[in-house]
Amino acid sequence: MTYKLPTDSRLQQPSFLFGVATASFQIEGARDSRLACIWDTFCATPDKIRDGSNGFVACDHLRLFREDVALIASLGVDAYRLSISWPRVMHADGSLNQQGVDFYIALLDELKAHNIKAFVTLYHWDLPQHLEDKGGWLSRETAYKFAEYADKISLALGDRVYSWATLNEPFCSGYLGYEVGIHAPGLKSKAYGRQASHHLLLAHGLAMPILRKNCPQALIGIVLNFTPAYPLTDSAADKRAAELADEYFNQWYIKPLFDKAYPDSFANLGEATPTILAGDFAIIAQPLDFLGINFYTRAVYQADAEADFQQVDLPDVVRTDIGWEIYPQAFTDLLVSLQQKYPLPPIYITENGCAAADILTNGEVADQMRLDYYQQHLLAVDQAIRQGVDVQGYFAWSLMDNFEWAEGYSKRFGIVYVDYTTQQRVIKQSGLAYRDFIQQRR
Ligand code: IFM
Repeated sequence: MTYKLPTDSRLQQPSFLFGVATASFQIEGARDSRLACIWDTFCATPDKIRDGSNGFVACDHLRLFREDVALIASLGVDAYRLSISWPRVMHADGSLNQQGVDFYIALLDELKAHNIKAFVTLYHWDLPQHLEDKGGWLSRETAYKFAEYADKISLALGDRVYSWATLNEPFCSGYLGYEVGIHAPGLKSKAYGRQASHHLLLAHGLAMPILRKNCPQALIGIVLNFTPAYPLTDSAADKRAAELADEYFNQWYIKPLFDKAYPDSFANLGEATPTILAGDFAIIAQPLDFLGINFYTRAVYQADAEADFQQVDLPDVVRTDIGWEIYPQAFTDLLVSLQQKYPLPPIYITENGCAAADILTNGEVADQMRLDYYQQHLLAVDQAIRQGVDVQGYFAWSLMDNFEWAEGYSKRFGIVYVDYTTQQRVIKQSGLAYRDFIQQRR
């Protein structure tokens, strides 16, 4: 069993890069000198995490990283996308924590020894708690602290890193964390969400030239997630609702990068209007070597008398174990529409994947739904490339099952199964198919 793509597909060419992705808090564990982060605090707050779990051990990657790199290498991938834990590598006084830095040096050297390119994200949501205590992303100062962190860690890791991404999914940090409170730090205000999002983008813009200066050989960019918005019906009202939702959840994070402005609905924010200083958009709109795009699903909207839009849960659609509709056409549509709207740099699909209720039986995980999901979504990327989108790589989310944020360990996204009691890893059928697909390309 392997994935099947047309022989003339760009995804079949050896220059197209395939990888697997993870993030620090989700896999590493915290049994070292790392400081507390906002997710430790959130996990310790009752009723925030579905299964009451935390990231203290996670996949114990801190201890098992050499075995994990061997596992990654056994999949035959070209690249591994990981993130750095800010509170592991920086002391509260702003100096580097050498023990934490040494962990990443060892990990990156191990990857290099296996000829695997390192795609490193600087911020995948684990803000040091001491910075949250001073206002977190509501404070403009945090953006400057991020730039200092980017400076120090990029100098320390140097040319071990093939590609740097400043942020992963600022939508999730800003909106889920500060506006609706289902992610850390759990704050709930529209004004907070918009302000935090602005400071996150500012942090990105401040860090970009620093990374470029410190690592001139690396590809430097940002990773954004998109949930394309579709109208429930063809009515003008539903179409407008979908457009407004798209502005609010998707375009909000990409438009400032290229157009130095938020979407038009910014004008309707009223009391939730964030403070933006003169020159901020010039800082944010830095040239990008690449844009990372994360895609999982779409959302459907209808008009609403009281709000700009109302999300609708369609009955009778196929959903993954986390409840997200499987709708691969939205992936092609998204890539093509972004290409039409913005002067995009080369694109890497930095995340795409499927949660399933996997069961390990006789040493195997038969994850047919995930196999189908990857097959359909790889074809969707192929379609977008045929329509002119410059996609250069694809990362499966995730290398292995891990801490799925507010869902704890209850949702499995890995192409490798993790037994959390023994920390045994077993490559699922979707992972074996990924390995075989990559191998036959060569
Ligand atoms: O697990 C997350 C990841 O950390 C960010 N993107 C979405 C994934 C699935 O929810």
